[in-house]
Amino acid sequence: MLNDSPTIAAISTAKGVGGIGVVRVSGKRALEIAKNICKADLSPRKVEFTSFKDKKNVTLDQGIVIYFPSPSSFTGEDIVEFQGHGGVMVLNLILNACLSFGAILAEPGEFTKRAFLNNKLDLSQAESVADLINASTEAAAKSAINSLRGVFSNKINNLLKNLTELRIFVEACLDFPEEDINFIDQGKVDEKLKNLEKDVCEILNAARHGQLLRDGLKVALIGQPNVGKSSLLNQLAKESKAIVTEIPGTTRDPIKSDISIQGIPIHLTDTAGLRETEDIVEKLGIEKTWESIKEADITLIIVDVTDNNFNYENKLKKELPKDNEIIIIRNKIDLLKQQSRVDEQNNVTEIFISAKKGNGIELVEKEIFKIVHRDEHSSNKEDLFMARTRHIEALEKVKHALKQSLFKPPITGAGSRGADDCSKIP
Ligand SMILES: Nc1nc2c(ncn2[C@@H]2O[C@H](COP(=O)(O)OP(=O)(O)OP(=O)(O)O)[C@@H](O)[C@H]2O)c(=O)[nH]1
Ligand SMILES: [Mg+2]
Repeated sequence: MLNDSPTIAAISTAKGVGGIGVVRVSGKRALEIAKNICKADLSPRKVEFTSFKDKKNVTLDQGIVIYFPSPSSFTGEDIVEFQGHGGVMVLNLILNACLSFGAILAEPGEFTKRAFLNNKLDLSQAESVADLINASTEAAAKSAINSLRGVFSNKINNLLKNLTELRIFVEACLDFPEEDINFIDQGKVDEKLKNLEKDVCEILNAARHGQLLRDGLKVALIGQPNVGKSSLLNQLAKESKAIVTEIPGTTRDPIKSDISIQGIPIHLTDTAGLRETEDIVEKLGIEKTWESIKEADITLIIVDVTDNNFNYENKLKKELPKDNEIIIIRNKIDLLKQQSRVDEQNNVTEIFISAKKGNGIELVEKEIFKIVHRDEHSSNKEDLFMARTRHIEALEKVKHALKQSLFKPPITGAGSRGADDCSKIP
């Protein structure tokens, strides 16, 4: 327990007005502060309706107060929550009263930090508090709550337990060579290593998916002027985000819109049309288009289906970053009286749509979703959890180390499957 830490206080509800607002106090002086403000005796975890008063005994608000004694509280310390009316001023007055009675203002995230330092949460659970608050889709929120419940931590702890067991086997063989317990020769170590490899791959796949749920994918809409980029953005965003006119070069600044496709956050960027131009403003817009392309995971190249400029398309494809997923969108099919459809041409997906009429938009969404899920092998969606880049990097290192442990020099004649490709693990 953090005995020397000062008692902290903060408004815990979001900025702005609401029906109710919460001021939270955590630390050794929390109960004393609450008694000063409420002028009442408080019982653990019992809701009290009371007036909140300042040092001059002026009533600031009426509401409920709850006392959570240490260690059974979020931070592990004594906590008091004042639930008053959700106005900016009234909550600030309650907060100021807490400060005047001895609390100090909490730093952002300090309640969760104390929960971590008091062993109420481990690091991945503490991080998932922020992920849960910031989750922009239902799936992201579900996986953040899974992390908070300890799903990720339990998987890692299990892995650690199995690795420790394996180490005991190996050390036993090394320390007692005279005993008849050569697990290495009996293939037991190999078997355990392979099981571990499988577990790491499963966790890695789920972690990658969790990262995707949190960060989402960046999709850039590019192409020549007037092909219908802004029209497609508006259709995908289901609102009129970008100006659409028949004048080529309408869009200059990149226009961003965040959407969700089946729970995955997708960050769309509509860009200035790519062409040779002397217009200084348009030139700057085109520079920004290239910046958006560099940042993108998926690039939608939009072309006018009535203007089959394949040389342009092929040249543009070559100029895009190698790791960019490309989808060709053939727009304005209404002018040729065609139906929306998807074509696979030499490993490139082409989607025929009419952004103006709204035909084929669901095909674009499906194709983006397909790319998102192409590398995903996590079987149980209920087991998903939030992960960060450092988790994934650490798991990659474990995978590499396991691969090295499984490696047998060719001299023994026994080849070994590497752990490089998690997707091959059944
Ligand atoms: N017939 C038809 N017209 C379309 C379609 N999509 C867009 N348009 C029209 O094409 C013109 C240009 O559309 P925009 O969406 O502004 O094109 P853009 O690619 O964003 O153009 P810039 O911002 O200038 O680069 C507008 O007049 C649209 O109404 C379509 O599917 N069919
Ligand atoms: Mg535009």
